[in-house]
Amino acid sequence: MLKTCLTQKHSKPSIRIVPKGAINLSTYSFVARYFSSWALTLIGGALLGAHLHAIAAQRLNESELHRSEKNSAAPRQASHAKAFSASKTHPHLSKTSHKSKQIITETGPAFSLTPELIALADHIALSQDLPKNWVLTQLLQAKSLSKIKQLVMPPSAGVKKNWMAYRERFLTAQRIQGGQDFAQRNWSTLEKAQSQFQVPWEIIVSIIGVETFYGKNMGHFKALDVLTSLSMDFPASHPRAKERQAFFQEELGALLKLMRNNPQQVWLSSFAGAMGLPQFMPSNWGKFALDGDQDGRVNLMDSEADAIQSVANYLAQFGWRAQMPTHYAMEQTFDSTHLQEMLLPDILPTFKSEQLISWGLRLSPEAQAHQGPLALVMLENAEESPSYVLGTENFYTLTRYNWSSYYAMAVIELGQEIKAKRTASP
Ligand SMILES: [Ca+2]
Repeated sequence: MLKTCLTQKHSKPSIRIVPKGAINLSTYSFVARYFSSWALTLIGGALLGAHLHAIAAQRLNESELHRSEKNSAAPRQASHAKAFSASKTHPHLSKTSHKSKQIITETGPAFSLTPELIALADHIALSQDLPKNWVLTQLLQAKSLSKIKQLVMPPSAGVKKNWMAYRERFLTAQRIQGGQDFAQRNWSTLEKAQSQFQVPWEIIVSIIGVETFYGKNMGHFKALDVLTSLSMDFPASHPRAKERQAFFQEELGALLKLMRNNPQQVWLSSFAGAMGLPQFMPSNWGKFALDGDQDGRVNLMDSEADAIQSVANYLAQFGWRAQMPTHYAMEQTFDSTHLQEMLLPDILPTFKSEQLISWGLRLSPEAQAHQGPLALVMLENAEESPSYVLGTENFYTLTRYNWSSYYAMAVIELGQEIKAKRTASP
């Protein structure tokens, strides 16, 4: 039947999305006309993919059973963007995974062999130097996750940012205690990372705490499903849809490279494709991840030492400066004549302390003595008055990990709490 179709002539290629899991013969026909040089390889890949689907489905069932025993004690996924929202969480994010426990809670129809999928496979094969047929075989195993599309949209305009609510989400007794425990069991590694990269240990611990609750919640989606879905069907209504889709296509390529080099690893991620204890995007594994425990492989899924070294390295590569504070506290009420001028560069440190003083801010002696540029960082509190701090270049570096001043401030304050707790009871 396939053979018949491949030899059939069409005056016009038929391009359409195929319903769930079906092999669309007109699509094959299109492939035959335009990609005949490797059409047979594609068919082989599709058939292999179907076989692997069956295996994956079997594994999924095992995972589902496992989940029912394990998920009750784990904290839920915290979405930084969604933390602004009054709603507590998305229902399908409420089930969580524990480190190394392979729990997959989302699935969907497989992707079909369309010209778009083939073009994506071509692009990835070329950019990542991977075999075309292998890449296509992987993509044909991916599942389309329709629900994640709404999760990658920016918060709606009606949702007011609320620093105090955001802070409360992360500055919990459990997360502080978890940080103390994490520091306790990784103390020598943390000391080494702090010495090597000049990044304070409590910042490293806090990032891992905010990102994944110290590895308890690293995401429960198959990274391949997430990144193929966002690469193929990115929501067109997103204000930066084209840019974001291109971003996820590059990340999908980086993931496939990781998969090719680590065939035994199960790659789970958040709804946005971030993976492992520090929630690195796939491309960042290649750029910044390190083998902290020196076992010969980088494993951010299971090795806390690898995660610690990698987070420290990431911040160092993004310009972390030794001994520099992240921010200075400031008076919350001040002459607002120059407020817009001061907020214009957003969180990019721009102004010398003398300039800020000349605009009417009263700075602490420490802030006055600061040599580098500063930013006036405004953190909104919904209907209440906003909070302000003076951010340094290290505050800005923290926002390179996650592009949010609210995120950076939560990391800083959680780190302070963990440090205080350790100091009180080392
Ligand atoms: Ca390692």
